[in-house]
Amino acid sequence: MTIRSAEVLVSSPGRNFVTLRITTDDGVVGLGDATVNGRELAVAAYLTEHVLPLLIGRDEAMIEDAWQFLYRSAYWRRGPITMAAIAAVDVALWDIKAKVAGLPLYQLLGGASRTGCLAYGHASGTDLDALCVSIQNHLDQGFKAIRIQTGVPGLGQIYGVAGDQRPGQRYDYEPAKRLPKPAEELWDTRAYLRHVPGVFAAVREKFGPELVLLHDGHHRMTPNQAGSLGKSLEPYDLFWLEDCTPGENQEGMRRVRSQTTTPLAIGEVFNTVYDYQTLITEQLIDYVRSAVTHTGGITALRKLMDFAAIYQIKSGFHGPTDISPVGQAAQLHLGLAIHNFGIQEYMKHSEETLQVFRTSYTFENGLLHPGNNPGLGVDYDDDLAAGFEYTPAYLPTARLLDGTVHDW
Ligand code: CS2
Ligand code: MG
Repeated sequence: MTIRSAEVLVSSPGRNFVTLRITTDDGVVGLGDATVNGRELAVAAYLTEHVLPLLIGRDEAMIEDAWQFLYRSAYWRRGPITMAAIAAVDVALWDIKAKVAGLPLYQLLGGASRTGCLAYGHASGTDLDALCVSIQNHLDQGFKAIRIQTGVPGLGQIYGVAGDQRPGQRYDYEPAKRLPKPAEELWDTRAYLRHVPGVFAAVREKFGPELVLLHDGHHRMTPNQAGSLGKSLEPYDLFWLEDCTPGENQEGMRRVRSQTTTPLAIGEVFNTVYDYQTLITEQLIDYVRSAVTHTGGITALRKLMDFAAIYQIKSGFHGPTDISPVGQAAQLHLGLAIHNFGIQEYMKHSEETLQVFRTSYTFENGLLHPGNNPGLGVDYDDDLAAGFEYTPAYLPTARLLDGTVHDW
């Protein structure tokens, strides 16, 4: 068989997504996720203008060759746009291969290594009472692992904390806060560092020692501040402290690692194994945060995880709602198959998203499972998608109290 057609589908059911659909001359369809939050149309153009014309007529079974061709022969390597485009092609071709084999994709990756993938949900609250209600909601839904994010006195709305505390409310910026320009939030790292350890103490006290707790620092600390936070959180036994400092300075993580034994997770904005080279070989992290969607697909992330396995580093793939159900399904198949799976982020998509992307994955007793449909197990409904038009939407900007733009 060969590739007959390839289409880029841009839609906005609940939030913006870029999806690639590849069809073979026998009519087998594969889907890939190419969504880069806030920069969606750049990947859509990269695919449409420079990748799709090269796919037509290729042998769809030659996945490794397609990957190497798109990575090496473009000359311009790496970067989120390029790697998301390659990921979409790679995942769509794996979807086709598994459908042709009549098997769920994880079977082609070596079969299941576990009954399901431990998932963590996102609890948050502007204050401690609201956070505890949110944690209880997650426990009631069956979560065994929960990320907790808290408001900080004096700072107002903070990214990662739902402003509306009713069950099911989300902190992410779509669609409620779609604005032509990024919203602005205030940030003060010293206020945050004073506040967070007390919140963890109270949550441990209330919910006991067994609950798996995680926290995301959204790149806002210096290595020294991150080391100090990690140290002060040690009594509360975190599963991980995520993105405590911007990860492009890999050497900075030596400073963090030398100061704390709190497990560290990093990499949701990374694109290739080279972003991890020092972090992995020097064992400066415990978990790889990459998503299949932003790291060149299953082909590349599987190799990255094999490299990480040598150093006892596990997966914690990025799974917020801007990873489409196609991207999430792909990493569930990979997570089920690899030996060094750690945990999977799971922020349930909105009803609109799940109407357009019909999925076979399940969440039961705290575990996600990709399902047993042939391929990825995701179908895309064009008719419904047509009702959700793309609207530009941006993540917020964080500014310090004096107006300086800060990492977030
Ligand atoms: C977050 C995300 O899921 C996470 O850990 O860091 O909300 C992230 O900020 C967004 O996916 C950005 O696109
Ligand atoms: Mg994060």
